[in-house]
Amino acid sequence: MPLEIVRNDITKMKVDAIVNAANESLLGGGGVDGAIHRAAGSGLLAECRTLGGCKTGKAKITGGYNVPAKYVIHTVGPIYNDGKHGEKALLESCYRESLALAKEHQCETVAFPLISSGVYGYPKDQALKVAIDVISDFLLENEMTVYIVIFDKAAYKISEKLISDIAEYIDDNYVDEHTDYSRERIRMNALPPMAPRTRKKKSDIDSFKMCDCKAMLAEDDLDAKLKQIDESFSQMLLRKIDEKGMTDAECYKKANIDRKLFSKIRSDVHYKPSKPTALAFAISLELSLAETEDMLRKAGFALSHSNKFDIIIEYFISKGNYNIFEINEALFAFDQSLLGA
Ligand code: AR6
Repeated sequence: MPLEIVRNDITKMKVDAIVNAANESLLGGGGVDGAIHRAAGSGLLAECRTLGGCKTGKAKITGGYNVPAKYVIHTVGPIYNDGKHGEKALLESCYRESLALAKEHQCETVAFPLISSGVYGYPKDQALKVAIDVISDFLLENEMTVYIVIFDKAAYKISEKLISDIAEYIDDNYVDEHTDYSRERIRMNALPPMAPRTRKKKSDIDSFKMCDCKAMLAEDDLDAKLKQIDESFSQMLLRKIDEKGMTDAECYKKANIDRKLFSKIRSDVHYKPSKPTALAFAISLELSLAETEDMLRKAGFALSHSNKFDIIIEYFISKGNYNIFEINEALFAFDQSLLGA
C-alpha cells in the first residue's frame, strides 16, 4: 500500500528513511527527536553538528547510524499558535521537503511521525490531515511507500464529528452479532452471503412469462448486460476504468494500490483480490453502492451489516466521500483493517 498508517515506535521501522520532528538547532531534544538520537547513537549528533541547523519548514538528511533505517531526515515543524500564523503552510512544507529529499536519495520506503503534533502543539487531527493530504498528492506523481507512524493510539484522533457520525451510522445499521458467523464465512471462504430466499408468487411468475425481456432492452444492451454477468473482477475493473475515462495509474494511485499488484490484476483475468483491495478499487472508481456490491461479488465478497468494516465503507459511499485516505483514517480509528493492498 503506498500510504499506510501504522502504530509503532519510529526508531524500529525498517525503512529506507525515517523522518525526525526536530528543532532548528538539529542538536536533539525531547519527543521523537530524543528517541531517534538515543536509538541512533552519538554518530548522529556528531553529523547533525555539521549541518548548521535547519529552518522551520525545511529538511536536512543524515545517515541512520544505529537505527534500522539508512537515513534520518530531520525536519522542523512549526510551533502551533492559533492556526493563523502560517502554521499549515509550514507543516505542509515539512512533508514536501522531506519527501523531496527522500526521492533525491532514491528511498523507496519512508516513515513519518506526526510532525508538530507533540511538544509543538499542532492539533493532532489537523496534523494528520495535513500529512495525509501532502503525502497522497506526492504519491500521485511518485512511486514510494510512505508510513505515517502513530506512536500512541490514545493520542490519535480524527475529527470528533466524523467519529460520532460514523458511530451513529454503525449503531443504526449494525446487525446483531448472532449473524456474525455469516460474516466469518464470507471473510474466510470468500463466499457470497446467503440471501434469504423469497418464494415467487404465481402472479409474479405469470407476469414474468408475459413480459418479453428482449423487447424491453435493445439487443446491444442485452448483449452488453449478458457479457457483464460473466465478466471477471479484473475485466470489470478495466471496463470501469475506461468508462470513467481514467488512466490505469490514476485508478491504482487513488486506490492506494501499488503498481505491481495492479499489473498482476491487469494481466490475470481470473485474479481474485482480497476484499480490502476490491473495495479500494470501488472507492477509487467512485462506484455507487449497487456497483460496489457488483464489483465485490465478482471477487466473491459482499457487504454485510454485521461487520463494522463494511458499514464504515458504506457510510462513506453513501456520503459520496471517496477519499481513500480519509476512509483509512476512520477505519484506523475504529480498529479496522485498512483499504488497499
Ligand atoms: N515514534 C513515533 N512517534 C513518536 C515517537 C516515537 N518513538 N515519540 C513521540 N512520537 P514531538 P513536535 C510522536 O513532540 O511536536 C522535540 O523536543 C508524538 O506522539 O516529538 O514536532 C524537538 O527537539 C507526536 O505525535 O515533536 C522539538 O523541540 C509526534 O511524535 C520539538 O520536540 C511529534 O511529537 C518538536 O515538537
